[in-house]
Amino acid sequence: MAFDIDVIKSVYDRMPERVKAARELLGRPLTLSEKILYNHLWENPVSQNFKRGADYVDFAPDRVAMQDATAQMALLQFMQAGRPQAAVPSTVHCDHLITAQNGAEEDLNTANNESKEVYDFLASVSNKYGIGFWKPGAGIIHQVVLENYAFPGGMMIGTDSHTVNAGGLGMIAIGVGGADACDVMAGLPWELKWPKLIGVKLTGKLNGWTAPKDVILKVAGILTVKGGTGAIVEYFGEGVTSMSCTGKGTIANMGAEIGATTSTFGYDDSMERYLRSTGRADVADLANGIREHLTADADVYANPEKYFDEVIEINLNELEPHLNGPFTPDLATPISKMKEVAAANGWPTKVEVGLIGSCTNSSYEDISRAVSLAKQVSEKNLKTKAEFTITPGSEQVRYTIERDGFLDTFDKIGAKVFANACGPCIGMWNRMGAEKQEKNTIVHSFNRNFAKRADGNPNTYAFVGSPELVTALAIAGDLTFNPLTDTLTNENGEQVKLDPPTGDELPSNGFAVEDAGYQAPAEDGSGVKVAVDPSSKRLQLLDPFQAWEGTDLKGMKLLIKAKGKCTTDHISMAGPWLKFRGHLDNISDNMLIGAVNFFNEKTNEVKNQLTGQYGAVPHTQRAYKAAGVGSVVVGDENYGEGSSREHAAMEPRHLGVRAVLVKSFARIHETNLKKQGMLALTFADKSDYDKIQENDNIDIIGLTEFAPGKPLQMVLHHDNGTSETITVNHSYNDQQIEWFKEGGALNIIRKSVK
Ligand code: MIC
Ligand code: SF4
Repeated sequence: MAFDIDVIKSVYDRMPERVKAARELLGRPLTLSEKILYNHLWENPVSQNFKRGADYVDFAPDRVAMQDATAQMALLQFMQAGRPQAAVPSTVHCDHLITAQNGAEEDLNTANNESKEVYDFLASVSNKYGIGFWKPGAGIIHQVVLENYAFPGGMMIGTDSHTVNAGGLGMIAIGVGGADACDVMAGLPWELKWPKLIGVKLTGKLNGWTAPKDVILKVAGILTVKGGTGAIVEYFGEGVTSMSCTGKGTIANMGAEIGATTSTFGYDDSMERYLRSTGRADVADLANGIREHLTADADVYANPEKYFDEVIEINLNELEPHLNGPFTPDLATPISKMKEVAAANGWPTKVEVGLIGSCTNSSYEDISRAVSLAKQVSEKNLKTKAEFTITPGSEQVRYTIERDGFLDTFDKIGAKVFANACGPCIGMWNRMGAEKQEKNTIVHSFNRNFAKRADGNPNTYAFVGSPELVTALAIAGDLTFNPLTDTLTNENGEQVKLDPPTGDELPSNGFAVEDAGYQAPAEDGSGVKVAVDPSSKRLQLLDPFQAWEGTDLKGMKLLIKAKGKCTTDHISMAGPWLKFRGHLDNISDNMLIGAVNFFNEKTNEVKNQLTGQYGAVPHTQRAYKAAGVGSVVVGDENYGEGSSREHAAMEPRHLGVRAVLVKSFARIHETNLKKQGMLALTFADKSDYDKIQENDNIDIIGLTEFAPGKPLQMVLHHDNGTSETITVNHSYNDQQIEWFKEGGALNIIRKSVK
């Protein structure tokens, strides 16, 4: 039986009526996204036709998921909310803190020792507050959620940007910061700007070398890393229904890479098969009972341009395998063009390592298709040229692929199986020699490839591709190898061609697992004690941030004017810093160390305006804090792209940065800043970015009349004695202005508890 079946039942019970009411209110057929959103409004009955991209709306998500690296901060906040139990079913997954080095067993043992304090903390908080706990080794949050918790038509939030993965099973699943998760677990509504809708119609069918991954790599190339901002992407068409459920998961997963709020798919047979095969026939039966409500109304997919803000059509019959990268997931190159493009850009073409797996691509189908290529190595007397690694997404998948002999086949090509965890995908990879910072190429089936992300080496060129393409390129050892047309020279000197991959959507003998790694919480957790050692380096209880002083902010210093791409990896790096995710003061030492200073093009070197000396960003900011001087961070487009980690907002808040002013924000990061009581501002005129000078003193005017839709003024006092006033916009609503005034959303919850 599925977890929390009662919740699923109640969602389905109310759905027909609410969908009908929404359809009547809008006076037109509904998309699937609208049906799910209207069915999860905090306030019902439906009374308003919400304006896309404009209205803030309160929702009641069905569940919350958290991974260990973000759960620490989420739960440290939740512990202050004064609730005996999480108000909705919630889970914690231990997946981000395991370093990949020697192989699954050894690496897991090391993590269990190194991170014992954090795991014990997460386990006891979960136990106390009725939260399901998935132990280290159980798997990666999104795969475990897809296998156990996701359900068609549901709505969930998760403290990880790839929570959207559950869209593969027809959910509206959205990545958020820990403070948002804290609200929902505290029984409060969750707020989201009513999204715009992008429709993607897939015609034709996947075939040969092309995989679901190529759909999203292509979409990323079309929409770019910010093209999906503020939108839900809804996929439909023949190409969708003929694709596996886990393949849909891959597409939904990487929707995070185009900034989309989430992606989703209508309920179909592939989802039913997946539910049944993962032990949830009960959910499949319930879903079958309301099938027509779990997909869009017929006219929507027949005439999509009438209902979506933008429609993209991709013909799968013609879609080529793609490789996206390096350094950004939207730089899409079809494999047939790679030779030319790599040569033109000087990308190293020797593939050093191929890595498959991760939350994005570790389904049974993915692995079985990759294995069909690995088998050909011995059959065709080939030798695998690159190193090869696998990170299974869950113990259930790992156990099943071991049983079915896949791991043996990989073993024969020299592959290393890492723990069921994030590992190399998030810089938890002790890659030999990475410290030499040599220029080199890797290919992987993960989702992100920002500089330094996998191994900390800024000169690692990482390309994202399907697991089958990654396997083929690892065998060939060559980035420009096109398996559709090229041959390889085997050990006998013969030219051989790889046959296209084949595989099974689901295991014909069913999934199996001995210990899935789940720990249920106590029925009554009131007696459970949660201890945080005050001298701990890894955990620190939170002190409330100070409320706004009630005046305009004057005499602030420019901390950094960041140039170009500034993702959450640049603002609060992962990898070695993950260990401080539960200790705000310690992790603040990584604040913005990856951002490029506009004035000297260097990372982690900014001018301290009090001394005139250049120094590290966190160090400089600590000096401002000590002197009681506020500061401002300036950034470029899509600032805060990538992760949901709220540390990227809490660190500047903790160290005394008052405002972040950018050309544009990524959604989750903007909300995180607001939640923590920061000012998240955008240039009214983007070219004003050029007016910001290194020695500027900055005032923000208009805060005493801070109101929705009303811009603020920023005065730049340059060091030559002149000053300029620029207009800055914001997207705060009344509630969010309260967060600012109170010094953060949590201060409001705290007050209501007292
Ligand atoms: C990621 O893929 O970048 C992460 C690590 O999973 C993050 C979460 C985090 O920073 O802890 C995400 O995507 O939200
Ligand atoms: Fe983990 Fe990578 Fe997935 Fe993030 S994207 S959850 S780091 S596997």
